[in-house]
Amino acid sequence: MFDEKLKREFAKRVLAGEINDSLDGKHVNVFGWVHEVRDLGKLVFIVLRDVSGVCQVVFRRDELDESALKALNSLSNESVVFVHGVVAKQPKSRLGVEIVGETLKVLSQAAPRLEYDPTEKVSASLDVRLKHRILDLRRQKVKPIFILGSAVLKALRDFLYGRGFIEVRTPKIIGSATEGGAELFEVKYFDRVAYLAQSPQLYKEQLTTVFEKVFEIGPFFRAEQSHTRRHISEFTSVDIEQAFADMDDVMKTLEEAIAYVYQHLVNNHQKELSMLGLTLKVPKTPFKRITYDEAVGILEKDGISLKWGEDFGTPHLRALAKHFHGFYFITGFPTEIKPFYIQPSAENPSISESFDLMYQWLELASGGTRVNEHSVLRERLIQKGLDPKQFEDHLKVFEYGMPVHAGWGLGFERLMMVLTRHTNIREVIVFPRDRFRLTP
Ligand code: AMO
Repeated sequence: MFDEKLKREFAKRVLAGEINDSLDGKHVNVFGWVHEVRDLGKLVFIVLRDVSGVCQVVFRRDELDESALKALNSLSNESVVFVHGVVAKQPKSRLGVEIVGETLKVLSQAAPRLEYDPTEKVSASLDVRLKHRILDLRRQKVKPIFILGSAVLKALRDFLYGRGFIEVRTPKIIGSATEGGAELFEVKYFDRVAYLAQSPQLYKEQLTTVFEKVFEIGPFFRAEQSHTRRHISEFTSVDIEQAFADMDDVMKTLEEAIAYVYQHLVNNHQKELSMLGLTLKVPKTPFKRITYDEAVGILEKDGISLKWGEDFGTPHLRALAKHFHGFYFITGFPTEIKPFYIQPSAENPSISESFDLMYQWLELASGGTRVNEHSVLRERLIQKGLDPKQFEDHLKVFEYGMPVHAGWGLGFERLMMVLTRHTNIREVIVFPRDRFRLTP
């Protein structure tokens, strides 16, 4: 019950992470979850956790009234409590300060025994952690990942708004594939079959004819058959598309956006970075650019062969990463291996105006200059074995005045893997979805 009295107390709340020795001698109200209890008989120590962090509360049994004593005696981990007390310097405590509790109210009693302990005491496999994800997210080594994730999205939005982009939302239930058929999820759509969108590709291109510079940050879906550490069925894509621009223009936007994100975290999120033991260095722009041909040459020298025209597999990318540290672009992929909407180069149509942004061996983004002529796009669809009839609505737009345009799609979770140095994408998603995981 959140009655008027409690609301008044809550209005005077101090966050756990803000309890420090400057408040020595002051009365405070804290609200949060019982992270840990240490009962020493006369003294009971509670680590109380809220959104901001943790603080220590000490109760002296002989100074408590009946109701506080009763609450204290039945206190279980993760119960939600309200504590009123006085801040006191405590050189013996890890935080250097504690609250001497005077009032304790249990607002929600947690079950006496939990399936999973969110303190850092017991290590558990990722599978077990994901099964009990809501408790796992409460861990001091996990929660900051998502506070940083929120900051990254804010920084990306701020950056793109600052560059004159307009945020759009495109349908997630669609009638035909955009990125190839194999990875499509089918959904029953009344009496028809529909699909979950794999990317906003076609819509974002169309929208450049109205808004010129658009971006979308949204969930997209791929029925990934392979179970890897970097693929999931539902991911967040950060997409931009820009009229009167080519791949060079949007590559510049991409590297500057990445540097902006790093700078934003360095300036504003040292607390979360240090909780995760991370030190970030803002990457220098421009990022290195190598062509597909150069990459193939480097691999050849290393004794790893790749037939021209084939896409890089994991072993190739791992070998390349030995030569390139941090962020770099690979440009000029064979037209064959890129989607139909990517523009073949004017000088050599077997090479496309495309790029991937890499971090070591991990692909973070891909993009390019797009085909902007109706007849070429039709031809490219046929070359790719796709039926232009399925793309009628999209093709029509190319007869309504379509300027040269370019864009990219950046995997948000992949960027979070790089920023937080996690090697499994599931670590940076609150509730990941993969072939074997549909709950929680
Ligand atoms: P692409 O298919 O390369 O390009 O996807 C863009 C980026 O999205 C991320 N990504 C994924 N992340 C996690 N799990 C997945 N299953 C997954 N699939 C993709 C990757 C990838 O680099 N329309 C183009 C982009 C464009 O040209 O604008 C596209 O979708 O980080």
